[in-house]
Amino acid sequence: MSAPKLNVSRRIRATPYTPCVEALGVSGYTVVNHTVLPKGFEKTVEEDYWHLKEHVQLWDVGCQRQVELRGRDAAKLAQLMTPRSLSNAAVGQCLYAPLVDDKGAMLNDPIILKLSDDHFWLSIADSDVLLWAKGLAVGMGLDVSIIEPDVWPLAVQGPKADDLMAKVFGKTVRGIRFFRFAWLDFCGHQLLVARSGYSKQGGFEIYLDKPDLGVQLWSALWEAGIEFNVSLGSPNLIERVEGGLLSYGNEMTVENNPLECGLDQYCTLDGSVDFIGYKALRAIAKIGPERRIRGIIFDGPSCPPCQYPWPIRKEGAQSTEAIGKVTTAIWSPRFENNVALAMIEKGNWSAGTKVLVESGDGFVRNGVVTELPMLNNSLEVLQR
Ligand code: THG
Repeated sequence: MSAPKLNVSRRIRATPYTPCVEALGVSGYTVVNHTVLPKGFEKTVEEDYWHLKEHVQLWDVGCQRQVELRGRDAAKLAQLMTPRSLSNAAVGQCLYAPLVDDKGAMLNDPIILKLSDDHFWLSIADSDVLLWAKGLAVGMGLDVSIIEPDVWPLAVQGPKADDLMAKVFGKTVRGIRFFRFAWLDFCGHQLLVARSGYSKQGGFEIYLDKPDLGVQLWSALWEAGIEFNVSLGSPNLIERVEGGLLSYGNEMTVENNPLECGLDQYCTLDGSVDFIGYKALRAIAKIGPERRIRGIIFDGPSCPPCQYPWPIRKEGAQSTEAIGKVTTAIWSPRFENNVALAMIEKGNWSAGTKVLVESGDGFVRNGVVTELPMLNNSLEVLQR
Protein backbone atom coordinates (compact mmCIF):
# COMPACT_ATOMS: atom_id res chain seq x y z
CA MET A 1 0.00 0.00 0.00
CA SER A 2 1.34 3.47 -0.81
CA ALA A 3 1.69 6.05 1.98
CA PRO A 4 -1.44 8.09 2.74
CA LYS A 5 -1.49 11.37 0.91
CA LEU A 6 -1.88 14.86 2.32
CA ASN A 7 -5.22 16.41 1.39
CA VAL A 8 -4.76 20.08 0.57
CA SER A 9 -7.19 22.94 0.99
CA ARG A 10 -7.03 26.70 1.37
CA ARG A 11 -5.77 26.26 4.96
CA ILE A 12 -2.67 24.48 3.67
CA ARG A 13 -1.27 27.15 1.47
CA ALA A 14 0.47 26.66 -1.86
CA THR A 15 3.25 29.06 -2.86
CA PRO A 16 3.83 31.08 -6.05
CA TYR A 17 6.39 28.39 -7.02
CA THR A 18 4.11 25.37 -6.48
CA PRO A 19 3.24 25.03 -10.20
CA CYS A 20 6.99 24.98 -11.01
CA VAL A 21 7.98 22.36 -8.43
CA GLU A 22 5.04 20.19 -9.48
CA ALA A 23 6.04 20.44 -13.14
CA LEU A 24 9.54 19.32 -12.05
CA GLY A 25 8.12 16.20 -10.38
CA VAL A 26 7.91 16.88 -6.63
CA SER A 27 6.60 13.70 -5.01
CA GLY A 28 5.89 14.79 -1.44
CA TYR A 29 5.33 17.74 0.87
CA THR A 30 5.59 18.53 4.53
CA VAL A 31 3.69 21.46 6.04
CA VAL A 32 5.43 24.37 7.80
CA ASN A 33 3.66 27.54 8.92
CA HIS A 34 0.45 26.25 7.29
CA THR A 35 2.27 26.20 3.93
CA VAL A 36 3.57 23.34 1.81
CA LEU A 37 7.32 22.61 1.77
CA PRO A 38 8.44 20.25 -1.02
CA LYS A 39 10.32 17.27 0.46
CA GLY A 40 10.24 14.28 -1.87
CA PHE A 41 11.80 14.09 -5.31
CA GLU A 42 12.66 11.52 -7.91
CA LYS A 43 16.20 11.46 -6.49
CA THR A 44 16.90 9.97 -3.05
CA VAL A 45 17.91 12.07 -0.02
CA GLU A 46 21.49 10.80 -0.49
CA GLU A 47 21.62 11.78 -4.17
CA ASP A 48 20.16 15.15 -3.21
CA TYR A 49 22.87 15.54 -0.51
CA TRP A 50 25.78 14.98 -2.92
CA HIS A 51 24.17 17.21 -5.53
CA LEU A 52 23.72 20.06 -3.00
CA LYS A 53 27.39 19.82 -1.99
CA GLU A 54 28.62 19.98 -5.61
CA HIS A 55 26.20 22.01 -7.70
CA VAL A 56 23.26 24.36 -7.07
CA GLN A 57 19.61 23.87 -6.21
CA LEU A 58 16.38 25.87 -6.17
CA TRP A 59 14.30 25.46 -3.04
CA ASP A 60 10.67 26.55 -2.65
CA VAL A 61 10.91 27.83 0.94
CA GLY A 62 7.79 29.99 0.73
CA CYS A 63 6.86 28.41 4.08
CA GLN A 64 9.49 30.65 5.71
CA ARG A 65 6.79 33.21 6.45
CA GLN A 66 7.54 36.79 7.43
CA VAL A 67 6.11 38.56 10.46
CA GLU A 68 6.39 42.24 9.66
CA LEU A 69 6.78 44.80 12.46
CA ARG A 70 6.44 48.34 11.22
CA GLY A 71 5.99 51.68 12.95
CA ARG A 72 7.28 53.85 15.77
CA ASP A 73 7.60 50.96 18.26
CA ALA A 74 8.74 48.25 15.79
CA ALA A 75 12.34 48.20 17.02
CA LYS A 76 11.21 48.16 20.63
CA LEU A 77 8.88 45.21 20.03
CA ALA A 78 11.51 43.27 18.04
CA GLN A 79 13.95 43.67 20.93
CA LEU A 80 11.33 42.66 23.52
CA MET A 81 10.90 39.38 21.65
CA THR A 82 14.55 38.24 21.57
CA PRO A 83 17.54 38.01 23.93
CA ARG A 84 19.82 38.84 20.98
CA SER A 85 20.88 42.49 21.11
CA LEU A 86 19.53 44.43 18.13
CA SER A 87 20.99 47.78 19.20
CA ASN A 88 23.94 47.55 16.80
CA ALA A 89 22.03 45.89 13.96
CA ALA A 90 22.48 47.65 10.61
CA VAL A 91 19.85 48.24 7.96
CA GLY A 92 20.48 45.46 5.43
CA GLN A 93 21.49 42.93 8.08
CA CYS A 94 20.02 39.49 8.86
CA LEU A 95 20.28 38.21 12.43
CA TYR A 96 19.60 34.66 13.55
CA ALA A 97 17.74 35.14 16.85
CA PRO A 98 15.96 32.97 19.40
CA LEU A 99 12.49 34.19 20.48
CA VAL A 100 11.55 33.42 24.08
CA ASP A 101 8.53 33.86 26.35
CA ASP A 102 8.38 35.22 29.91
CA LYS A 103 9.83 31.92 31.23
CA GLY A 104 12.76 32.11 28.84
CA ALA A 105 11.24 29.24 26.83
CA MET A 106 11.88 28.92 23.08
CA LEU A 107 8.99 30.14 20.90
CA ASN A 108 10.82 30.25 17.56
CA ASP A 109 14.25 30.88 16.02
CA PRO A 110 13.77 33.27 13.09
CA ILE A 111 16.16 35.26 10.98
CA ILE A 112 15.40 38.91 11.73
CA LEU A 113 15.85 41.26 8.76
CA LYS A 114 16.25 44.96 9.46
CA LEU A 115 14.70 46.78 6.46
CA SER A 116 14.86 50.20 8.12
CA ASP A 117 14.98 51.64 11.63
CA ASP A 118 11.23 51.12 12.04
CA HIS A 119 10.67 48.13 9.74
CA PHE A 120 11.59 44.50 10.51
CA TRP A 121 10.79 41.09 9.10
CA LEU A 122 10.97 38.03 11.30
CA SER A 123 11.52 35.12 8.92
CA ILE A 124 10.06 32.43 11.12
CA ALA A 125 10.38 28.71 11.78
CA ASP A 126 7.29 26.60 12.42
CA SER A 127 5.18 28.36 15.10
CA ASP A 128 2.59 31.14 15.12
CA VAL A 129 4.75 34.16 15.98
CA LEU A 130 2.24 36.59 14.45
CA LEU A 131 -0.24 35.93 17.28
CA TRP A 132 2.39 36.36 20.01
CA ALA A 133 3.57 39.64 18.47
CA LYS A 134 0.02 41.00 18.15
CA GLY A 135 -0.79 40.01 21.72
CA LEU A 136 2.29 41.79 23.03
CA ALA A 137 1.56 44.94 21.00
CA VAL A 138 -2.05 45.15 22.19
CA GLY A 139 -1.21 44.28 25.79
CA MET A 140 1.64 46.79 25.99
CA GLY A 141 -0.06 49.51 23.96
CA LEU A 142 2.69 49.64 21.33
CA ASP A 143 2.44 51.77 18.21
CA VAL A 144 3.26 49.14 15.61
CA SER A 145 1.52 47.47 12.68
CA ILE A 146 1.95 43.68 12.57
CA ILE A 147 1.07 41.67 9.49
CA GLU A 148 2.12 38.62 7.53
CA PRO A 149 3.15 40.27 4.26
CA ASP A 150 2.71 38.60 0.87
CA VAL A 151 6.40 37.60 0.73
CA TRP A 152 7.67 34.25 -0.57
CA PRO A 153 11.31 33.25 -0.06
CA LEU A 154 13.05 31.16 -2.73
CA ALA A 155 16.46 29.73 -1.82
CA VAL A 156 19.34 29.19 -4.26
CA GLN A 157 21.79 26.91 -2.42
CA GLY A 158 25.05 25.19 -3.24
CA PRO A 159 28.62 26.09 -4.32
CA LYS A 160 27.53 27.28 -7.77
CA ALA A 161 24.86 29.66 -6.37
CA ASP A 162 27.02 32.77 -6.99
CA ASP A 163 27.52 31.92 -10.64
CA LEU A 164 23.84 31.21 -11.20
CA MET A 165 22.65 34.33 -9.36
CA ALA A 166 25.15 36.58 -11.16
CA LYS A 167 23.62 35.49 -14.48
CA VAL A 168 20.14 36.59 -13.39
CA PHE A 169 20.86 39.56 -11.10
CA GLY A 170 24.23 40.82 -12.33
CA LYS A 171 27.62 40.67 -10.67
CA THR A 172 26.71 42.93 -7.68
CA VAL A 173 25.14 39.84 -6.12
CA ARG A 174 28.63 38.43 -5.58
CA GLY A 175 29.44 41.35 -3.29
CA ILE A 176 26.62 40.64 -0.80
CA ARG A 177 28.24 39.52 2.46
CA PHE A 178 27.03 36.61 4.62
CA PHE A 179 23.78 37.50 6.41
CA ARG A 180 23.45 40.81 4.55
CA PHE A 181 20.91 41.73 1.90
CA ALA A 182 20.57 44.10 -1.07
CA TRP A 183 17.70 45.17 -3.32
CA LEU A 184 18.25 43.97 -6.87
CA ASP A 185 16.26 44.43 -10.05
CA PHE A 186 14.24 41.62 -11.57
CA CYS A 187 11.87 42.49 -14.45
CA GLY A 188 11.75 46.13 -13.31
CA HIS A 189 10.92 45.17 -9.72
CA GLN A 190 13.31 45.48 -6.77
CA LEU A 191 13.70 42.19 -4.86
CA LEU A 192 15.37 41.64 -1.50
CA VAL A 193 18.27 39.22 -1.99
CA ALA A 194 20.15 37.92 1.08
CA ARG A 195 23.20 35.72 1.38
CA SER A 196 21.67 33.14 3.71
CA GLY A 197 19.85 29.82 3.66
CA TYR A 198 19.20 26.63 5.53
CA SER A 199 22.37 24.80 4.45
CA LYS A 200 26.10 25.13 5.04
CA GLN A 201 26.86 25.05 1.30
CA GLY A 202 26.46 28.78 0.69
CA GLY A 203 23.85 30.58 -1.34
CA PHE A 204 21.08 33.14 -1.38
CA GLU A 205 17.48 33.69 -0.43
CA ILE A 206 15.25 35.87 -2.60
CA TYR A 207 12.29 37.37 -0.73
CA LEU A 208 9.73 37.74 -3.52
CA ASP A 209 7.12 40.36 -2.53
CA LYS A 210 5.23 40.19 -5.83
CA PRO A 211 3.76 36.68 -6.07
CA ASP A 212 2.69 37.30 -9.69
CA LEU A 213 6.38 37.14 -10.58
CA GLY A 214 6.87 33.72 -8.94
CA VAL A 215 6.78 31.55 -12.04
CA GLN A 216 8.87 34.05 -14.00
CA LEU A 217 11.50 34.20 -11.24
CA TRP A 218 11.67 30.43 -10.87
CA SER A 219 11.91 29.95 -14.65
CA ALA A 220 14.66 32.57 -15.06
CA LEU A 221 16.73 30.91 -12.33
CA TRP A 222 16.09 27.45 -13.71
CA GLU A 223 17.09 28.37 -17.25
CA ALA A 224 20.21 30.21 -16.05
CA GLY A 225 21.05 27.18 -13.92
CA ILE A 226 21.01 24.52 -16.63
CA GLU A 227 24.73 25.04 -17.37
CA PHE A 228 25.45 24.61 -13.62
CA ASN A 229 23.49 21.36 -13.35
CA VAL A 230 20.71 23.01 -11.30
CA SER A 231 18.17 20.74 -9.66
CA LEU A 232 15.00 20.98 -7.60
CA GLY A 233 15.87 20.60 -3.92
CA SER A 234 14.76 21.39 -0.39
CA PRO A 235 16.46 21.54 3.00
CA ASN A 236 18.45 18.30 3.05
CA LEU A 237 18.16 16.33 6.27
CA ILE A 238 21.64 14.74 6.08
CA GLU A 239 23.37 18.03 5.34
CA ARG A 240 21.38 19.84 8.06
CA VAL A 241 22.19 17.28 10.75
CA GLU A 242 25.91 17.17 9.89
CA GLY A 243 25.96 20.98 9.81
CA GLY A 244 24.12 21.28 13.14
CA LEU A 245 21.27 23.43 11.80
CA LEU A 246 18.37 23.23 14.24
CA SER A 247 14.70 22.82 13.39
CA TYR A 248 12.08 24.29 15.74
CA GLY A 249 9.53 21.59 16.64
CA ASN A 250 12.16 18.88 16.14
CA GLU A 251 15.36 19.73 18.05
CA MET A 252 13.66 22.18 20.38
CA THR A 253 10.19 23.17 21.51
CA VAL A 254 8.67 25.42 24.16
CA GLU A 255 10.02 22.82 26.63
CA ASN A 256 13.55 24.14 25.98
CA ASN A 257 15.45 27.38 26.50
CA PRO A 258 18.05 28.92 24.16
CA LEU A 259 20.96 27.84 26.36
CA GLU A 260 19.91 24.21 26.02
CA CYS A 261 19.84 24.83 22.26
CA GLY A 262 23.43 26.09 22.24
CA LEU A 263 22.25 29.58 21.28
CA ASP A 264 24.18 31.26 24.14
CA GLN A 265 26.03 33.45 21.66
CA TYR A 266 22.70 35.05 20.70
CA CYS A 267 21.69 35.85 24.31
CA THR A 268 22.85 39.05 26.00
CA LEU A 269 22.25 38.50 29.71
CA ASP A 270 24.22 41.37 31.29
CA GLY A 271 21.11 43.50 31.77
CA SER A 272 21.84 45.82 28.84
CA VAL A 273 19.08 44.32 26.66
CA ASP A 274 15.41 44.72 27.61
CA PHE A 275 13.56 41.56 26.52
CA ILE A 276 10.67 39.50 27.85
CA GLY A 277 12.03 36.57 29.83
CA TYR A 278 15.26 38.28 30.86
CA LYS A 279 14.91 37.44 34.57
CA ALA A 280 14.03 33.81 33.91
CA LEU A 281 16.83 33.29 31.39
CA ARG A 282 19.36 34.99 33.61
CA ALA A 283 18.40 32.64 36.47
CA ILE A 284 18.80 29.63 34.15
CA ALA A 285 22.21 30.90 33.00
CA LYS A 286 23.37 31.27 36.60
CA ILE A 287 22.81 27.56 37.30
CA GLY A 288 23.65 26.48 33.77
CA PRO A 289 21.44 24.50 31.37
CA GLU A 290 20.32 20.98 32.38
CA ARG A 291 20.73 19.60 28.86
CA ARG A 292 22.27 20.59 25.55
CA ILE A 293 21.90 19.89 21.85
CA ARG A 294 24.75 17.75 20.52
CA GLY A 295 25.48 15.51 17.59
CA ILE A 296 25.49 11.72 17.76
CA ILE A 297 27.05 9.34 15.26
CA PHE A 298 25.74 5.79 15.65
CA ASP A 299 26.23 2.56 13.77
CA GLY A 300 24.16 0.86 11.09
CA PRO A 301 22.06 -0.39 9.54
CA SER A 302 20.34 2.69 8.12
CA CYS A 303 17.87 3.94 10.76
CA PRO A 304 14.19 4.77 10.21
CA PRO A 305 12.99 8.42 10.44
CA CYS A 306 12.83 9.69 14.05
CA GLN A 307 9.16 10.54 14.53
CA TYR A 308 9.25 10.59 18.32
CA PRO A 309 12.30 11.07 20.54
CA TRP A 310 14.48 7.94 20.89
CA PRO A 311 16.08 7.25 24.28
CA ILE A 312 19.86 7.48 24.62
CA ARG A 313 21.55 5.49 27.40
CA LYS A 314 25.09 5.52 28.67
CA GLU A 315 27.27 2.61 27.58
CA GLY A 316 28.14 0.38 30.53
CA ALA A 317 26.02 2.37 33.01
CA GLN A 318 24.29 0.61 35.92
CA SER A 319 21.24 2.84 35.70
CA THR A 320 18.80 2.26 32.85
CA GLU A 321 17.67 5.87 33.00
CA ALA A 322 17.98 7.72 29.70
CA ILE A 323 20.67 10.39 29.51
CA GLY A 324 19.10 12.08 26.51
CA LYS A 325 16.98 11.74 23.43
CA VAL A 326 17.56 11.71 19.70
CA THR A 327 15.43 14.35 17.98
CA THR A 328 16.41 13.86 14.29
CA ALA A 329 18.33 10.98 12.70
CA ILE A 330 19.31 9.77 9.24
CA TRP A 331 21.90 7.64 7.43
CA SER A 332 24.99 9.62 6.41
CA PRO A 333 26.85 8.46 3.29
CA ARG A 334 29.80 10.67 4.34
CA PHE A 335 30.33 8.90 7.70
CA GLU A 336 28.87 5.59 6.53
CA ASN A 337 27.01 5.59 9.83
CA ASN A 338 23.82 7.20 11.10
CA VAL A 339 23.99 10.82 12.24
CA ALA A 340 21.64 12.51 14.67
CA LEU A 341 20.86 15.65 16.59
CA ALA A 342 20.09 14.97 20.24
CA MET A 343 19.26 16.70 23.52
CA ILE A 344 21.68 15.30 26.12
CA GLU A 345 21.53 15.66 29.90
CA LYS A 346 24.23 17.43 31.93
CA GLY A 347 27.31 15.34 32.71
CA ASN A 348 27.04 13.32 29.50
CA TRP A 349 27.34 15.83 26.68
CA SER A 350 31.10 16.05 26.16
CA ALA A 351 32.27 14.98 22.71
CA GLY A 352 33.55 11.42 22.72
CA THR A 353 31.06 10.09 25.31
CA LYS A 354 30.02 6.60 24.26
CA VAL A 355 26.28 5.98 24.22
CA LEU A 356 23.60 3.49 23.19
CA VAL A 357 20.79 4.66 20.93
CA GLU A 358 17.45 2.87 20.91
CA SER A 359 16.28 3.60 17.38
CA GLY A 360 12.57 3.06 16.83
CA ASP A 361 13.09 -0.21 14.93
CA GLY A 362 14.05 -2.33 17.97
CA PHE A 363 17.82 -2.07 17.46
CA VAL A 364 20.17 -0.84 20.19
CA ARG A 365 23.11 0.86 18.47
CA ASN A 366 26.57 2.01 19.55
CA GLY A 367 27.08 5.73 19.26
CA VAL A 368 29.31 8.61 20.23
CA VAL A 369 28.55 12.22 21.16
CA THR A 370 30.00 14.77 18.70
CA GLU A 371 30.53 18.49 18.37
CA LEU A 372 28.31 20.48 16.02
CA PRO A 373 28.86 20.98 13.20
CA MET A 374 30.23 17.46 12.85
CA LEU A 375 33.89 17.23 11.87
CA ASN A 376 35.64 14.71 9.67
CA ASN A 377 37.26 13.14 12.75
CA SER A 378 34.01 13.08 14.78
CA LEU A 379 33.70 9.39 13.99
CA GLU A 380 37.10 8.20 15.21
CA VAL A 381 35.99 7.69 18.81
CA LEU A 382 33.18 5.38 17.78
CA GLN A 383 35.66 3.16 15.95
CA ARG A 384 38.11 2.94 18.88
N1 THG B 1 16.01 31.20 6.11
C1 THG B 1 15.01 32.09 6.34
N2 THG B 1 14.10 31.90 7.29
C2 THG B 1 14.17 30.78 8.08
C3 THG B 1 15.20 29.84 7.90
C4 THG B 1 16.14 30.07 6.87
N3 THG B 1 13.24 30.58 9.03
C5 THG B 1 13.16 29.31 9.66
C6 THG B 1 14.48 28.67 9.91
N4 THG B 1 15.28 28.73 8.69
C7 THG B 1 15.17 29.37 11.04
N5 THG B 1 16.30 28.61 11.52
C8 THG B 1 17.60 28.87 11.13
C9 THG B 1 18.60 28.13 11.69
C10 THG B 1 19.93 28.36 11.34
C11 THG B 1 20.24 29.35 10.43
C12 THG B 1 19.23 30.07 9.86
C13 THG B 1 17.91 29.85 10.23
C14 THG B 1 21.64 29.66 10.06
N6 THG B 1 22.58 29.59 10.99
C15 THG B 1 23.98 29.83 10.71
C16 THG B 1 24.78 28.65 11.20
O1 THG B 1 24.37 28.01 12.15
O2 THG B 1 25.85 28.44 10.64
C17 THG B 1 24.59 31.05 11.36
C18 THG B 1 23.74 32.15 11.74
C19 THG B 1 24.48 33.38 12.18
O3 THG B 1 25.72 33.41 12.17
O4 THG B 1 23.82 34.37 12.57
O5 THG B 1 21.91 30.01 8.93
O6 THG B 1 17.07 29.28 6.62
N7 THG B 1 14.92 33.17 5.57
